[in-house]
Amino acid sequence: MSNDKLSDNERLKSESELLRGTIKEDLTNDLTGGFLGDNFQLIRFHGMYQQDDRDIRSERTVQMLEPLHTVMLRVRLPGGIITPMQWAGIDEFASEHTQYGSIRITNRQALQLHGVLKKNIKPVHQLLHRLGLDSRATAGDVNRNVLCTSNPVESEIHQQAYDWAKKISEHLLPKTNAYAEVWLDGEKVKQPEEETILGNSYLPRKFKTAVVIPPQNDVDLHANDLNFVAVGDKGRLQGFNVLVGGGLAMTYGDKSTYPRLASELGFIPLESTLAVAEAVVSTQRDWGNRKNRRNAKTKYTIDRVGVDAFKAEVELRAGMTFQEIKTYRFTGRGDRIGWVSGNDNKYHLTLFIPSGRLIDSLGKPIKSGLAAIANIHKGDFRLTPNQNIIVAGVPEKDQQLIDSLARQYGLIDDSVSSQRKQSMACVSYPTCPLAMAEAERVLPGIIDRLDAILVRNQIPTESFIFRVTGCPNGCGRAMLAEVGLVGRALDRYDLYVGGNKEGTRIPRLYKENWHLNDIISELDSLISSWAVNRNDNEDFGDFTIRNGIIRPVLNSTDDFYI
Ligand code: SRM
Ligand code: SF4
Repeated sequence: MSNDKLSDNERLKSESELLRGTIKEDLTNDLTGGFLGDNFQLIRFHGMYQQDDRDIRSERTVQMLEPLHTVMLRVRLPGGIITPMQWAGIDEFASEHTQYGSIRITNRQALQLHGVLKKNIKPVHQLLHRLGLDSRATAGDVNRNVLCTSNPVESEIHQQAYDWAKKISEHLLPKTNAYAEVWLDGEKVKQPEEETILGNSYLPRKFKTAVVIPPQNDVDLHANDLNFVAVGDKGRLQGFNVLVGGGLAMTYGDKSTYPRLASELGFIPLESTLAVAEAVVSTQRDWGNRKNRRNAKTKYTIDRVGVDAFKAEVELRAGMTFQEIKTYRFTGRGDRIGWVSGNDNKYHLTLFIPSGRLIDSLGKPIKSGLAAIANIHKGDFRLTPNQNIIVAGVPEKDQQLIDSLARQYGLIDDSVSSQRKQSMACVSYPTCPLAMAEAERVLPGIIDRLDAILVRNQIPTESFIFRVTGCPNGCGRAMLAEVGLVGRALDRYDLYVGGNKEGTRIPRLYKENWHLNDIISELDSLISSWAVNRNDNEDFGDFTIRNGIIRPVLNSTDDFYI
């Protein structure tokens, strides 16, 4: 590869002095609220994105003002676990120092704070540090926040799987001292100044890892570059099936980009976990495309070299041989909203949080409610990959109090429909600079209409996995939904159908660039047909395939666009 053909991101990473750039200098530049030149990208490796409120962008342009630059900061929480004390600290910061006063749970079990002004960035990193948290590697070309199935019921296996998620996250973190130097006033974290795993130019593109405990596929493993599927025996974790090369993004008009399911490499015993994680990452580091960022993710590397060659290289680097895949099966992805009792005599309450947005509104001060629960809760909180939150590890004696607090603040609402619980949207407007259509803000209204259709067809408690994503980057994971909308323009979306409930089939394009109203009418007729003609317990996605409404995507590398 000749140097001049590498993408500009490669230059800026290699010239960044291990992610330092001139971020420190920019912090003291009062002439702009933003970050300049390479720093605009480099702050991502520290877990932040520069943004502005798109609702007021044109108004500020008319007033000849620079956009109101702020950052969105993403907190790293492997497996989504956070203590009540940490929650309380973040809640207080969000109330006082963010533009929207909200906390956003992401579908990768992290927290986002939107609208942090430059003057508050250092204080928030210092606060996180005091709380034992950080935002390292939650963005940029590195291994991101590691997911873990959030089911707390089978507590022993969950605890072991979570421990691995945490270990993998720590193992693959950048080793540079830049984060501590820039944000924590040089407080030394004793680490060598060489990126032994990620490389001094970091990875070709973002990299995502998940630990999943079947039969739940709440993490949506096929969205991830690297997956560890837990294999247990008598309630103890034995090892993992390893799958690589999942990913959902595409670019309109570029058929070299497509969503892809992860491929199976084989089974590994627990002791090989970190070596395999490192070998997969380093293979992608060395083999990934550094010229074209659109084709830089692991899924394209694997399609270029073939699964067998990728697997052989991982075996060589990890010094092991994959065993045959152990049988596993997924049955669903949704969260069980409400109370469940665990096998550790503790109780767990999963709260449905619409699009993960914790914000106080009239009659529903849910952000304050969570803060009130954090005040008395002795267990922990677990963020789910469906953007919900679990109040986990509640002793029987506290159950009543937590339940009544949750009800008092509108965190428990028994009228929420099954369809609403199975639906998800990405953030999109007003903060996402890449948004082409609304997602989070239109979702509640769309569900109202879908609920009405389900009621009219006398199947009010039925539902399908429905997801809206504001652009083809696919953050809302519409490419693993039974019905997915992908934003094109104001009120216009591509409609995809034919995914399945387990999240193992990619849906296919059904209608292109349609107005939302037309999409709802079309769904109305499809749902009416499903209500009458489905087989016993037949899911909507499966119904559309069996009835020839859409052809299944069998191998997206070859047949997604056909
Ligand atoms: Fe994402 C970029 C939000 C999960 C694929 N994503 C963005 C940015 C940061 C926009 C940007 O680059 O400036 C969005 C910030 C919006 C905002 O204002 O908050 C954004 N992505 C999100 C979140 C918050 C969506 C949500 O509603 O929960 C999720 C944060 C997860 C986290 O905690 O890290 C989020 N993003 C995903 C997922 C789903 C997943 O990983 O399970 C995907 C698809 C899976 C995949 O990676 O293939 C996803 N986001 C992208 C992409 C396309 C990547 C690619 O392969 O081309 C971008 C754009 C990019 O990287 O260039 C992107
Ligand atoms: Fe933004 Fe697009 Fe991701 Fe939605 S899918 S958050 S619009 S980048």
